[in-house]
Amino acid sequence: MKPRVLLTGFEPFDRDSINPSWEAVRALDGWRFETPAGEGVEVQARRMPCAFGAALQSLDAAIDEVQPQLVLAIGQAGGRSEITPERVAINLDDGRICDNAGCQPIDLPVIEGAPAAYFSTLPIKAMVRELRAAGIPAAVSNSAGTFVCNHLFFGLMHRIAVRPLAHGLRGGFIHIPLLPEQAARLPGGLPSLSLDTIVEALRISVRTAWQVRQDLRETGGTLN
Ligand code: PCA
Repeated sequence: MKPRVLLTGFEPFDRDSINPSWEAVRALDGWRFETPAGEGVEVQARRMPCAFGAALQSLDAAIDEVQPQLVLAIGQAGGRSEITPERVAINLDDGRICDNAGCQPIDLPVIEGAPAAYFSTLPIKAMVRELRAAGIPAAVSNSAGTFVCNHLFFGLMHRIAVRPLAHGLRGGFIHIPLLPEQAARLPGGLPSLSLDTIVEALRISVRTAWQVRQDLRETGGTLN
């Protein structure tokens, strides 16, 4: 079994022409890194549609094709200033806007009959620590929202729970800030990070997620 990581990013949505998640992820398609044990790991990137349902079909197809041991799904979170590994996916679709297929589900389950929530199986605290150590702003997030990102994250975690691959599969989700060019188009002083910084953040996240199987015990909580 070849050591492989699947990275996913989203197509643009909400009338934007670019999505930093896909820009960053595609820059890492074909990237190979070596673990301290000398194991060579290959990264493959796939673009997901920003549409309820279709996103999960694309993810399923990508996992079947790539056969990864680790999946990191990435999405844009306009307004956030940090790289934010998500802690929890909830079984709820509640669109504040329409997706790219014109759908706006309100208070529907992502998957009927599935549990209310799943926790990420990525070492999110270790990832935040490594990112900060590299000078990149990062924090644990306790909500991935209720739009297509949470939908994909929930679908990923449900698949891992009910259909684990023979070799084992871990995964989770990271939200990233806007790119400077997006923030420049939007009045109001939205925070942004350069593409180079986001790509470096994903490299650090992938390496950490691959190596750390037992997460750190340090706080990533918030008061509200
Ligand atoms: N961000 C949206 C969906 C696609 C993306 O990149 C979200 O946070 O749900």
